[in-house]
Amino acid sequence: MKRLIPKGLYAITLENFSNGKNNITVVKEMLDAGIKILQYRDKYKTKLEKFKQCEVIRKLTLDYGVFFIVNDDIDICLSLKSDGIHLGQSDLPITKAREIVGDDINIGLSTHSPEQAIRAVEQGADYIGVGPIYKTFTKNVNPVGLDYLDFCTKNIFIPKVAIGGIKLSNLSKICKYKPDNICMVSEITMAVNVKLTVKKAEEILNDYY
Ligand code: 3NM
Repeated sequence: MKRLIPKGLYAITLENFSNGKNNITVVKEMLDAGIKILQYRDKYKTKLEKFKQCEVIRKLTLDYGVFFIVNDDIDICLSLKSDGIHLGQSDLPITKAREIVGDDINIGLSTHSPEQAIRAVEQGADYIGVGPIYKTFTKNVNPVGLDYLDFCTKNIFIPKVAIGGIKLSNLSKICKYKPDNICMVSEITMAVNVKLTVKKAEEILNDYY
């Protein structure tokens, strides 16, 4: 049965910016800190390397009851029965991805404009990424700013994940727009103390949700 994406803080792996730790070590820290949604994303590893890490992480997310999403690799997502697949604008169209994964797996799509958000809904995405809100060194897309988040809050009625350049310092500002989820990538993976950073973020979120 399909599991719906829970609200709250959304974390993504970023091994190259994890203070020398590998994805699995950082994921364990994130899970211990109470993260409820985790996306595995790695643009540099081979398929086999990604699969091996995902295999371990899948077991961990099941143990912790955490919602697990795989970026890009539909085959890895299917073979590990993950909760979701996350796609970008230059990946398979949502309609084709749906034919492959069926109705029980959530499909998330990164969107960067109102047109893309509307199309994502029409094509049956389960949630959208809304960003990059601010400039970020981890994705080569121009920032879209808070206006796009505002548009999505008012017009798009599937779960929305605000992403891009979000830090503890600007988290409250983003929360005011009430996206269903807020994603901080490097702020968590590069944190000296992952647990403390997640806890501080949760405290800020708790004031709004
Ligand atoms: N997707 P950080 S921005 C993976 O806008 C990703 O679709 C984005 O990293 C989008 O929190 C992004 O370190 C990276 O800025 C966000």
